[in-house]
Amino acid sequence: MTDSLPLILNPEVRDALESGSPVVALESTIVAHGMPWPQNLETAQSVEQVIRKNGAVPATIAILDGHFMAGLSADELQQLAENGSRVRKCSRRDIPFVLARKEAGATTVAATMIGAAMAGIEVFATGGIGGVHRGATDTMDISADLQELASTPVAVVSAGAKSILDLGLTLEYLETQGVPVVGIGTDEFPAFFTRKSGFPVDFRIDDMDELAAAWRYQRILAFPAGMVIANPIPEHAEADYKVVEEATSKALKEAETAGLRGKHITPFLLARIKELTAGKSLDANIELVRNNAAVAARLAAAILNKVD
Ligand code: PSU
Ligand code: MN
Repeated sequence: MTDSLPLILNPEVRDALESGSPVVALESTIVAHGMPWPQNLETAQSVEQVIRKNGAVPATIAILDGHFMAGLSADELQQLAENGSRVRKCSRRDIPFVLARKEAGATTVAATMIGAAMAGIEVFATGGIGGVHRGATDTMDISADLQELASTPVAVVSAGAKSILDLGLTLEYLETQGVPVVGIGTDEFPAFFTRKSGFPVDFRIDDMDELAAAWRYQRILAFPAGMVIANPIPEHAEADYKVVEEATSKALKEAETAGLRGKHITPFLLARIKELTAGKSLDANIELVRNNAAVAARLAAAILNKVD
């Protein structure tokens, strides 16, 4: 074993980074654990296309055979999607072991941020970040994504935190950790499947160059944190709030009855809410990720424009 970083950039991603072209990181837990086959593969492919159409190079991040991969081949992406939940869901603490065993790992938001930062990628698009779970005052279930946002400088574009979470507590945690929360064209923190949560963001952004400038200052100041870029789901794709909320509380009760703990809770809830909403939540999920990919590509380009 050498002491070099366990990182493989695919040739297209390497060329883009070397020539100063925009690159957007994507996560792989959403592929392996967040959506069912075959919509997971179709979504992963279409999200990569959205990024290309908006002028950036996609870099889906996963762990394979002892390395972080930044940019997967079509075959690698397909295998990850097909193997689904048989691939280990990897957050920060899993990384050293999955690398040492040369296993495959599907990276969460936290682990994808780590891979992106290692590769020199500053912008990452996902569906929804993890956060403080409902009932966390008893369970202490707080996603490692939040701690990662506090300590790894990657801008994460999401549709807010997943509505299965306690959004108010999630925002409090991010405030304590010095993580800015901005809204794309909105004053309100979006609620993943729906556009509104009732909670304000710190800054509303209507101009991508302004967001890029703020991001550059955060880097110049060497703040350790990332940023939460909250981009509401498009109106036409929004799910019905009541339907999702009813499905969510039912799924949460089932998870409790089944005694689910730790990393298994989020994938269970997403799959169960999909069933209980007859696929409506999955349709919304697919659209919001595509929407986030477009914003992320534009942000990655804006960051590279030295306008000042
Ligand atoms: N958002 C989605 N689908 C997902 C996830 C987020 O639209 O599958 C995943 C992300 O990988 C996120 C993880 O990092 O759920 C959070 O899991 P946990 O709550 O166990 O930290
Ligand atoms: Mn958790």
